[in-house]
Amino acid sequence: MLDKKHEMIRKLASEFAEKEIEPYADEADTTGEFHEGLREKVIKSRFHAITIPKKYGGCGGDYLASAIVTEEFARKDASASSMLMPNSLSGAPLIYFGNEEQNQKYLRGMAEGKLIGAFGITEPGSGSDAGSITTTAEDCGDYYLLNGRKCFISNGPICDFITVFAKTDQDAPGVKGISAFLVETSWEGVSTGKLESKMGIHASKTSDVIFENVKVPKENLLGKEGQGFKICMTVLDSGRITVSSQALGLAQGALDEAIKYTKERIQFGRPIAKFQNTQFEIADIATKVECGRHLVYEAARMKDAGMKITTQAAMAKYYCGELCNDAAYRSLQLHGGYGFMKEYPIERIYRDARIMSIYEGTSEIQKIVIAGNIIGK
Ligand code: COS
Repeated sequence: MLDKKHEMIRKLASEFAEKEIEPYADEADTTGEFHEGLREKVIKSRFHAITIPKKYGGCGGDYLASAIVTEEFARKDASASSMLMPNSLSGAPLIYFGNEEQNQKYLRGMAEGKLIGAFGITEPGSGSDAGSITTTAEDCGDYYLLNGRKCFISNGPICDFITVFAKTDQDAPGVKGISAFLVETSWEGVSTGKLESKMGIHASKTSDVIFENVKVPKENLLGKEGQGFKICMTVLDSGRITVSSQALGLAQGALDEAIKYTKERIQFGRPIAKFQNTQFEIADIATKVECGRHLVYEAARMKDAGMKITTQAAMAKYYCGELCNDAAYRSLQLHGGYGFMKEYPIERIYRDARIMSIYEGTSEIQKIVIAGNIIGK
């Protein structure tokens, strides 16, 4: 299914995850902090900059490689895969729409590990209905005046810059008057809300980011004025490959734990893996994980071939988002009472899986996108 190059990337990512991520996954879940030095090691390994072009200090790699690495990280700890965001939501807006100056500054900054980026579309009153944002950017001649509040921002508390979507034209119909801006968090008027206390992916930090009369220089407009919604949707298309890879990794992790536990656990005089119910459960989860993998890799390959991936990425995101929840539930069930205890990784996997069918577009939104593209609107 993979060529030699991608098999090698999987091997490297898997070895890294086993050595640097897995031993500290519970600690990261409990403290909400990655093990000391992990971010630096990820940067040194270059896994964070796979899809950033070489011209800007990245690896110039493909989405398939990025998907594989994300999967291997998430297989051991879903939070840790949030460090790979330059390959998706924080890098993609620049890769597709950034100009030379913007890319030299922000993309290069991320590739070199000096900058952390984030993506700001969601607001307290605008989630699935992404076009209903109320953040505004008023053209004041030399600069735009930005006002509004973005919520549930991954990397919000630690980012150096954020791609912010705001209304530049209040009178434009539908989603037409939205534009995208690169906003540095050190600028006057930018602040961060409280650190969100979440059900899972604890070490991936989330908060609101608030903008109060922030002067955004004209050169920090990304793409063209009014192009914001298209930028957002294009970025989310590729972001959904990353989230489906995360979900796939979690599902594989749940399967790994089920196999391990059921071989060790003795009941009625034999390992519970010897019972047909266990075998059927494991066969079923493994088959579905393989289906998910085909969907994710196919979406990544299409992206690498320059094809439109809206439907394929939505299918991968929908399928894998649901799959990891199902796999985690069934693996935990096979663990019995021990699965409910924190000493077994499945307890964390079960919690971490829950966000996968919600963020970067709920399963229901993916179905709307899929149906819209198949049937037509
Ligand atoms: N790529 C490029 N352009 C796209 C696109 C895509 N995948 N999807 C839509 N567009 C364009 C359309 O072509 C249309 O442009 P024109 O008017 O020029 O034709 C415009 O965007 C509006 O499209 P549409 O009418 O389909 O938008 P809707 O308001 O109906 O919204 C959904 C569509 C629901 C799919 C969108 O709001 C969405 O994806 N919501 C979920 C948001 C989300 O994932 N939030 C979580 C973010 S976590 S970072």
